[in-house]
Amino acid sequence: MLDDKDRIFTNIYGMHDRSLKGAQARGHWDGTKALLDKGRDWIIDEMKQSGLRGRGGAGFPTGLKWSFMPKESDGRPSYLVVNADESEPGTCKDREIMRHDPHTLIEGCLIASFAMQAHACYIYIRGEYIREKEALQNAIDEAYEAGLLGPNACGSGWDFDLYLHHGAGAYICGEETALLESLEGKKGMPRMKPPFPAGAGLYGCPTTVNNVESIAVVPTILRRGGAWFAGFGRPNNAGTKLFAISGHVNRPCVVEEAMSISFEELIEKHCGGIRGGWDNLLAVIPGGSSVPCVRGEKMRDAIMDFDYLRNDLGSGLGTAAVIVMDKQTDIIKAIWRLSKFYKHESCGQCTPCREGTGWMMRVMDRLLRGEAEVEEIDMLWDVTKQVEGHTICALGDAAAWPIQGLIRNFRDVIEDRIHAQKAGRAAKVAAE
Ligand code: L3W
Ligand code: SF4
Repeated sequence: MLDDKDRIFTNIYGMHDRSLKGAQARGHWDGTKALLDKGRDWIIDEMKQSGLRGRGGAGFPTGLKWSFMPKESDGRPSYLVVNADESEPGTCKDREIMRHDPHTLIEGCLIASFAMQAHACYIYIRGEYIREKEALQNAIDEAYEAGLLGPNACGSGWDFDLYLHHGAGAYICGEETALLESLEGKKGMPRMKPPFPAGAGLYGCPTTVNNVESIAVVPTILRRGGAWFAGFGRPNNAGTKLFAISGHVNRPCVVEEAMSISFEELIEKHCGGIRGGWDNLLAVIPGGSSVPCVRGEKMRDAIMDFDYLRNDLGSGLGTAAVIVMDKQTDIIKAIWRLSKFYKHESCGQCTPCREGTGWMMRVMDRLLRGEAEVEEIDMLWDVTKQVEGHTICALGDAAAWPIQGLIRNFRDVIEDRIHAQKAGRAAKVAAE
């Protein structure tokens, strides 16, 4: 279990003073100028050494992403944009940072922006996050007043402005290019990639989009050293990580742990075990609603990191939103609900996603009621394959994968329901 002294988020449960004074007492904003004085190359090298992979779902190496930004300006400004549009079902970790530990994020914005030569950073916060927005704005105001932001930020000679932009409640605006469109005042519709934001992002300028947690861990990584962070977890899966555990555990929570902790240890130590015991575990979605579910018996010894969950279990760490379902769960209904969500959130721009999410949901509707034919299971699988990899953004994949997980792991449950429904109908006819 991660030692308290190794926790980056020292106020994740809001037990302490979240104001600037409180944050400083816990070590934040300590020696920030000295870190900036070490220079951009040093910062980016430390980040590369830390092994940090993006915490928003894709796990792209953060230091590498920063190094895509131009070193010399071609006349266009560079920007950092923080993706605080946390909307992935099951995911509620960034919320805790913003409402209880906002200065970790603000200090990270300054350092990361400096490293990428950005004089301005925008935090795009989810529309539903009203209190979080207030907490973050208060903290930004405090930092300005203390001279930590603004002209000559922290006495570093670097002028830096930080803006908070409130979204309007669309899941798709969490996709990085839709977020940029929305920030520019347009409809939040994803752009084709490439070009990636580092080449042409906000207002066509070089931009890096990073998740809240990815930026909030930066100051501590630099203070303690990239090698310190890389010492947690396994190679290629380094660091500490916020896990948001919900569903049928005895005590759902958000907790910072070492990457690559086993699922059993995570649940036993922090959640008081599975409701009804381990024999009652049906399935787990280990990384937010976009990744496939895994059967309970395969999860107990699972290693909670990017590589194990993808390579060994065919799922993913995603945002590390761990959704636990016990045997009282109607698993078809749970996945049907996700299908409904993705159909609703599709921006409708590309045909496989716009039409495919509707098709998938309608077949899921029939499976839920057991009114389908068994052959429709394979047909639904084919539809998911027509959608996966054929869309502009990852929402298409995100809609397809949970259904693939259901079919791969719970075909027996789907077939049983169809047979039971047919038997019920036959019995009814016989009785009439
Ligand atoms: C320059 C290249 N940059 C990649 C950058 C790219 C992006 C990052 C990752 O989707 C996933 C999605 C959800 N040159 C580059 C490059 N980049 N190649 O690296 O890119 P990518 O395309 O792998 O993923 P993505 O489009 O960022 C994110 C999954 O996360 N997810 C859910 C996320 C939900 C939230 C939320 O609630 N806000 O984050 C969970 O699994 O399905 O697959 O920056 O530009 N050659
Ligand atoms: Fe829009 Fe879906 Fe296409 Fe993404 S995949 S651009 S959400 S229609």
